[in-house]
Amino acid sequence: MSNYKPEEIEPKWQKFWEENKTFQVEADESKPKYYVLDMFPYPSGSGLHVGHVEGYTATDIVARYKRARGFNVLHPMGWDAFGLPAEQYAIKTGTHPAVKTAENVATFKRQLKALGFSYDWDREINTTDPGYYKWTQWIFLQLYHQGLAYVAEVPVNWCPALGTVLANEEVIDGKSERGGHPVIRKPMRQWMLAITEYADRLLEDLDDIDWPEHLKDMQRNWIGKSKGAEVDFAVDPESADGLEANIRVFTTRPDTLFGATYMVLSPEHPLVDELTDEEHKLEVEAYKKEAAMKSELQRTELQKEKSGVFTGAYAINPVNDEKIPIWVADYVLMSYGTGAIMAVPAHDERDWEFAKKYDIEIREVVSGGDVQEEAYTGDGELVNSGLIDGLSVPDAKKKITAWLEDEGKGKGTINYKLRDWLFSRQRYWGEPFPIIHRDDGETVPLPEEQLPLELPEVEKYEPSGTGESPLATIDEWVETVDPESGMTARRETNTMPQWAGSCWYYLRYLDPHNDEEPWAEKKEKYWMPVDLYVGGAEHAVLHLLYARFWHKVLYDVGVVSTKEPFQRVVNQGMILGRTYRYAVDENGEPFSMVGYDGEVEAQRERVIAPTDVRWDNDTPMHPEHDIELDVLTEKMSKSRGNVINPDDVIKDYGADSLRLYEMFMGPLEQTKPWDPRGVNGVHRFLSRIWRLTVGEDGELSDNVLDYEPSGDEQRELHKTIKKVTEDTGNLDFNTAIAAMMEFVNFLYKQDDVSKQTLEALTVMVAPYAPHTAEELWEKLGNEPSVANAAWPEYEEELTKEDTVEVAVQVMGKVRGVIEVPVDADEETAVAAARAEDNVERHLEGKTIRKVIWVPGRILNFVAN
Ligand code: ANZ
Repeated sequence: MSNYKPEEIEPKWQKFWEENKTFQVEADESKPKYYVLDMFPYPSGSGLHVGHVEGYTATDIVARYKRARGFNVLHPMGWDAFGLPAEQYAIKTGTHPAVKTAENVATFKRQLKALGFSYDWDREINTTDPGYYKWTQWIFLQLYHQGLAYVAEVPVNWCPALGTVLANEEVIDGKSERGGHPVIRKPMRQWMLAITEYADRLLEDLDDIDWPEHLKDMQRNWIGKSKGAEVDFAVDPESADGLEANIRVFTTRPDTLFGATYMVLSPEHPLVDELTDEEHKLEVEAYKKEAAMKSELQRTELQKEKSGVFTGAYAINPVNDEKIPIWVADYVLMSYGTGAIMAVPAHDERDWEFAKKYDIEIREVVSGGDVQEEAYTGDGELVNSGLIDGLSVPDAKKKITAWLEDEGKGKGTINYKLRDWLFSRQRYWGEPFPIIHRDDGETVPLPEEQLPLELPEVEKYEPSGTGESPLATIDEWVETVDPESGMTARRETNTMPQWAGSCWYYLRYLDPHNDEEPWAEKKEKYWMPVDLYVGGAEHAVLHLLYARFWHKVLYDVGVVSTKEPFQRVVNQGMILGRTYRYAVDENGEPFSMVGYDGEVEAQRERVIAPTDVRWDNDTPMHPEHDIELDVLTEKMSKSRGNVINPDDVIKDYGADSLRLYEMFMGPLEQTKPWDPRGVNGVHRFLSRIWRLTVGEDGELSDNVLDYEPSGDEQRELHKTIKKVTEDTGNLDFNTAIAAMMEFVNFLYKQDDVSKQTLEALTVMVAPYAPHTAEELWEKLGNEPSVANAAWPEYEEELTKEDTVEVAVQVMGKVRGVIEVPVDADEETAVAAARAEDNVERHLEGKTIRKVIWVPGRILNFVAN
């Protein structure tokens, strides 16, 4: 029986760490620093989930490991607490969002503490504290003064149900990401941040940071830099009621100009109405209406069937003066390039599909494919193309662009997919803008001394139906006076989006209590950049791009010293749930879905909570009926009953087992399913370490003796230290744990164990299972805390085996295996081999002609 009692030792050590401020840290020039950061949570009402625990355990292991290796480690935690859910809760219940937020924060904090994470809690921050958002507002002013924050009338994603505009990233398939409400496009006055001015730097500097390649690619695609040309097509006045106008297109393939057989305007293009003749007016109007209902994503999906309408007008191709029809189609977006394209069906897939559908000419201008069968997008030789005939695609691009420039009909240009960042929300629960609108029409920033501009109390949290924020209804707050001019003014009533606070929180951790400045220069110089940042891949393009942008602006302002905030980023893999299901027939009788190949309607499906599954060896069974359950691996969700609550696991097994299990499940970056029985295995491992060290009486075990390890014990120890050191450093936590498990198995087979061996093992276990390690460390007679103990060293020499197993062959056939010292010579090996009965039998009556000895590998007798 083990007396390993996590429920006793875990609270004991959590209290110890808290009282002794074990993990408090200050900048210290005499030590190398290591800054390891978690993506701080949004404190939702449902508490911590196992996905949080995965990333947070990984960084905690690194933090503890680096401390043991002599680094001064910064490992902070805080709350990303502005945002929609608390506000929607407030709308429903009338509770101030701050109240609900504080409640949720308390839950999260209790849960994080129960997991034993080594945060410096004195650095805790909350983005909704005025003392924090004072500096968010301050940074906004820096952006404003740099000319990077501006107001514009822009078509926004307007969500009538939420009563707010949403960022593109918050709209999925034409619906709001939160709630799934329909979203339409509507022009409104908005604050914008000019992230596009940083597009090139955001792209180039990706080369200097250690991020997963797939993540960098997502940012590259998001920024979407395209080199090409803008070309002017004149409208044929005869076809358009005498209209004199130019249509400018953006193309990445100016080499295909001779293959343009029609043009397309986006339905929102300003020329559409002027161009369209009487005959096509009704049709075009209807088409425009329809397009306005679709999201950009829906419109540009490659698979979607192309549609469009003819305007009745023609344009003149500047390279050959040919007249080509002008169409309106929704696969061309107003927000990209110029909102108009020249269409080259032979060499563009979308145009090809469109041309096939509407029976428009497909003219080959690059050889290499059969363009009547499908669009050819590859390289090749230019044909049917006048002055660029015979050239390669790149040469043709260069020559035709130069020609366009000479003729004044176009120019080389670069386009980005990245748009300026829509930075305002019509909401209550966000940072107020430090901006006032004076009665003379001027918009002016508040002086820095007036920060923070605090959120006022409000009675109703709903946005006003006009789309204005609830702040607009509080006259006492809105009506103000410009401190500079004395003129009356109105405050900006929009608030900042949730991304604002998370754009710079890693900087506030450096100096969280500073009232004078956002952070002290010296501290920033010491701690930055973040050495390791772990979080979910869902933040690849939003948070991680926005934060990089702000950081670069702060770099230009001169208040940070590094170009990039996060030197290394690692995405933890998603933890999937296991759903255990069976079905019921029309009479409500349960039956097994295993091996059942009929259809089961969704309403006949039933699920069993993972904790209620009855295990018949390895077969999951219904708790009452004799029915085998079908197992599905899928995303955890409440409706599937497969959510694992960290609190429950801690209650049953302890936090150390939960931590260890999540790290043992598989490689950190991989997606992996939660096996409800897996925690048992690691819990057993911890009990085994415990029993190695602690006797039945709770004191140090009698088998633990004070001697220098030698022989096998020494070698296994050094091998284990080597493996655990390397694997922990490489974030290969699962294999490091496996190595410790093997070592514990080895130690179980020994009569005695050296105290030194157990001490080294305990220090290695500490990052993974810190509470257990603290207790063992104390039992071994050491002063707490094990967090202050140095990481064990290994000697390469001592990790080597002193003997090896070598196969012995007689005439090429294996006849036995011998164990010899690693550096054994031929004579020793032959002697050992001939002592083997089976080898000797096969040599009997033969003459040995030759011995082949590859030291440490092969011994072969050539005999006849
Ligand atoms: C003619 C052409 C011929 C094109 C060809 C492609 C291939 P990326 O690489 O994404 O920048 N385009 C330009 N503006 C557009 C808009 N507002 N909405 C939809 N499509 C637009 O793509 C640039 C290409 O996408 C441009 O080059 C244009 O089609 C189209 F063989 O021009 B191309």
